[in-house]
Amino acid sequence: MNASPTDLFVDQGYLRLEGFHPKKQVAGIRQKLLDELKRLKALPGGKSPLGSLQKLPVFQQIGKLSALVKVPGLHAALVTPSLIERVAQLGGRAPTGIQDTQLLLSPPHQGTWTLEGLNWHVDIAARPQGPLPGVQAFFLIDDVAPGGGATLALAGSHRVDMPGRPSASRLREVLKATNEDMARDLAQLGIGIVEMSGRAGDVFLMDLRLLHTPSVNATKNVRMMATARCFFNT
Ligand SMILES: O=C(O)CCC(=O)C(=O)O
Repeated sequence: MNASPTDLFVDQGYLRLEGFHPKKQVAGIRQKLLDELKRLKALPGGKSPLGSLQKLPVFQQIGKLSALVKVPGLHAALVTPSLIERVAQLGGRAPTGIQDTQLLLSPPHQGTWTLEGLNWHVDIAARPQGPLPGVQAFFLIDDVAPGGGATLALAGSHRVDMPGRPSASRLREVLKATNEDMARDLAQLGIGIVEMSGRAGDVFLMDLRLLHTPSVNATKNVRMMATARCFFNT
């Protein structure tokens, strides 16, 4: 028997929903973002805030660029009743809190794509044995190619220290390795690297306990994603 999407989510800690949002709907948001980026480039005085981004460390560029741009109606367009219903299905109950949607924009040409020196983290502290504390949704507003700065997550990392799963300390050790060693060692631990690349309209739902990180955008396109966190009473 095939595992259900909920079973896969419980085991791996994430779910990929291809084409969840209609292309037309996300195309409207994408266009507003492009207009905003154009406006920023053309600010009077010739002092575009975009120019100063390159002086910042790679991952600070994401926060800075995302804060410069506003898209009214972003949250309502992405965190729809059907999205909340999917989240409720995964949690077995309705979420009790939903944060406002944040843009995740990365400038193009940030350098060579790598697994080294990333900022692996979780957004909340919660026990692997405990109930699901919440779900983070990641939205693709534009197509994002592999190497295009999509969020990376470690499938299975929400279950560390449980029977048959790797220890948290071993996992942390592996994340300090070089590119080739890291990919091999993670595979040996049964931990998969999920690159949230794909097509505009795709959505990834992630257990809030999963380790995740921004990645380097090595492509010529701005990375256009957004995220929202939903919480359950635990
Ligand atoms: O920029 C990104 O893709 C990383 C996002 C992230 O770490 C977060 O939203 O918690």
